[in-house]
Amino acid sequence: KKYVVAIVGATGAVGTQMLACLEEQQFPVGALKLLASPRSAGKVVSTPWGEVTVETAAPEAFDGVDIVLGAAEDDVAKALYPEAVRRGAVVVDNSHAFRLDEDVPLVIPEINAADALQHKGIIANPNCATIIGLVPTWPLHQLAGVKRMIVSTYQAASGAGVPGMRELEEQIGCMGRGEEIPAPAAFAAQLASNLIPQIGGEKYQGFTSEEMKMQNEGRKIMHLPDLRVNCTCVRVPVLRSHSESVTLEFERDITLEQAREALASAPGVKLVDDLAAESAHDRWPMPLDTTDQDLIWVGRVRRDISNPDALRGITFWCCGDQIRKGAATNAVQIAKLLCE
Ligand code: 11C
Repeated sequence: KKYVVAIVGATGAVGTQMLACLEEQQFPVGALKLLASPRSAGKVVSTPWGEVTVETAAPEAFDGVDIVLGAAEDDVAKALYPEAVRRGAVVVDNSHAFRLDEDVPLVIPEINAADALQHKGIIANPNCATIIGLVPTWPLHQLAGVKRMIVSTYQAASGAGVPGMRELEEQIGCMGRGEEIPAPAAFAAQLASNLIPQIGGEKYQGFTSEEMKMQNEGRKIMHLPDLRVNCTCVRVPVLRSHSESVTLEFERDITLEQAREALASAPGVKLVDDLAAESAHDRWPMPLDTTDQDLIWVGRVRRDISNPDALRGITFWCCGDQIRKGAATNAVQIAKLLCE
């Protein structure tokens, strides 16, 4: 069977990547619709399924569509996707709009693929930082039962879409040429040669919305309602791979060797952890090396020496492409689960 697929937000960073992922993952596309704001409507995009003219995202555009891949903002998602469902489509939505709704599965296929099949028309794709942190956390949880996570994120400019990436590139160019850097627009401050320790607005006791996603989405995806998470999210001058430092505390003892073995064989994970390796690229994951590929690379796997019960704490570093596994790749993987 082949499916009529629509991408909403088709001209943005995630929408464009979704189109590429459909071909890479050999999704059975019968026909493709590209939907976007009226500003992009009329643009012709060359795709593996022929030239497609971008249409305005409106309820009637979903007539005859089987699967919608949503890469639009929350307000567009809330206004349009219930309309798409009413017309018979299943929506895989990358926005934040429905992630915590009881009726909406929130899915990372390596972790909770079965949840996707419980959908009532909408399936949510988690936040990029959640996906990148949880893919390697899951195999360790299965070994020893995770009860607490301490996470610091180092999030790339691509989290703010094409405007964020352009702003960083422009600032780096200005710095190289010794020119004055224009006032920032995508970010609250200059990102080049800087770090911005706030992503999202304040949500809970001084923690930002982005920081609370790690806890609230993590609890739902891993079915761990009591999981305790303490997260700090920082924007860094990297183009499109997010990195994270993760410390996990477990219910049961776990050895370093067990942790390494589990990570080395976990789906979606690549272990790069050898401080003695000749090449820096084989010593630890770096965001430049994880750009434009689909795996979460994990390294610096150690015991948490601050934990009084050191057998129950593991620390690692991981990097993953924010636009791919953090968004588009995961969404297309979910859509494939529906076909299978
Ligand atoms: C960032 N994680 O890096 C954000 C972007 O909830 O899907 C995606 C926000 C979300 O800025």
